[in-house]
Amino acid sequence: MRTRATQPPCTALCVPPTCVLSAPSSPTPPAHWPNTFVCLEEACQSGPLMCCVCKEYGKHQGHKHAVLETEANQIRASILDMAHCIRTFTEEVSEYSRKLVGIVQQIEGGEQIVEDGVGMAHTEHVPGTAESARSCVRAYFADLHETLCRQEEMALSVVDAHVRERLIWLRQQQEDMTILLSQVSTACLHCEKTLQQDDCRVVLAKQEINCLLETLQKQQHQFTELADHIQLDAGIPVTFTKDNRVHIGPKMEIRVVTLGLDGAGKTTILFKLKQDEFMQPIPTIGFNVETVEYKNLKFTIWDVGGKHKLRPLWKHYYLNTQAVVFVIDSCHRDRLMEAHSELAKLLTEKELRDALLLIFANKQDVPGAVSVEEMTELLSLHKLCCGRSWHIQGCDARSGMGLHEGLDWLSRQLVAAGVLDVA
Ligand code: G3D
Ligand code: MG
Repeated sequence: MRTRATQPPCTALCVPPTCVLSAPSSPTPPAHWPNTFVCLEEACQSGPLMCCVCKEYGKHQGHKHAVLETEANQIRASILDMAHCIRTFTEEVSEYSRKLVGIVQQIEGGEQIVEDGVGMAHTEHVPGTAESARSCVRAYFADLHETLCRQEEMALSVVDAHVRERLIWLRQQQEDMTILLSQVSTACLHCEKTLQQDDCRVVLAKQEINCLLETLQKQQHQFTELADHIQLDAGIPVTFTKDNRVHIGPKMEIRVVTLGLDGAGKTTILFKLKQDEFMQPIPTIGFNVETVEYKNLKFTIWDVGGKHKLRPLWKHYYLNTQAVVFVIDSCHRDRLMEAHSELAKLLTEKELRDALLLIFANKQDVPGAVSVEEMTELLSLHKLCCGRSWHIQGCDARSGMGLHEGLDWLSRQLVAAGVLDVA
């Protein structure tokens, strides 16, 4: 219970020096006049107590005031409110600190007392989240390591199979050459012997010698053909794809399918890449297929007709396709949405799940053509192609501008390291 302190006499709190009478004629308050009021004026807040005398005649004359008891009660109430707030605040800070301690413990882990099934308490090591995160990293890399080991084994077996086949072929060639050499030396011996015989025998051997010479010429011809086609090179050029497969040989083969609406410029692109010359294209009825060699890559490009009726056939070209080249006519704004819906359909095809996507924004030479940036925006390509390797390249199939940049992008996506120099 709170007891109210007795008001100090006015002399202590209000009379001089605080309570200075304004008029000399004013009655001087007796020293024991109680302070019954509180001055509410801003200027008096350092000495707000007010007795009857200073209220009427003294320094608080005419000031707004309140009854002392009421004012004190209000202040007590606000102190109580504040105390409540401080308690709540303290509880909140303590709760937060407890949580901090808990979080630190959860991160660090450590020994904890746990009860077993029969109520016996014992300490047990509880792993913290730091330890769990480390285990997670270790598991991830162990998995990666295992995958890499598997891929390494597979790549090595590809190399071993290549070497085996090549050695078998070379040894077969060695044997064939040995047989050939012995046949040639037998023929030589026979000729030498015939040379030393008398005229009758030489004449009689004519047919046999002609036959022998004919066989020799045939063998020589075959040998020359073989030698022209086979490069005797001990090198085993190795290339790695981005998915860690190994490719052996000087050129890596890539299967590409070129799709897009009719008139987008697919055939022109193919012809341009193939012959590097502009040919008047005729609408593609079935498909065109060409092998285009670019740097150390060999692209087999399927150009499939883009007319509405032919589009259901596109799916027959998807199998084993490593890349899709989707061609868009950048100057045909009113067909962009049609192109968008065909592209969207393509991207849902299971067989093209891992295929790279190169979009050629063709006909950039035409004034007013949709730019690459605008095309990306209009077709919402970032959203549409989310999660796959894709690239949009502006190009002009007639001049060839941009085509090689597109192929370079494809090469960079396919080749991780090795003999291919596609930088
Ligand atoms: P498609 O195979 O995708 O159906 P085509 O398309 O290669 O047959 O090309 C359709 C038309 O577009 C052709 O014109 C072709 O010359 C033209 N074309 C292709 N690429 C470009 C380009 O980059 N710029 C310009 N200006 N025209 C291009 P025609 O007149 O034969 O129909
Ligand atoms: Mg065509």
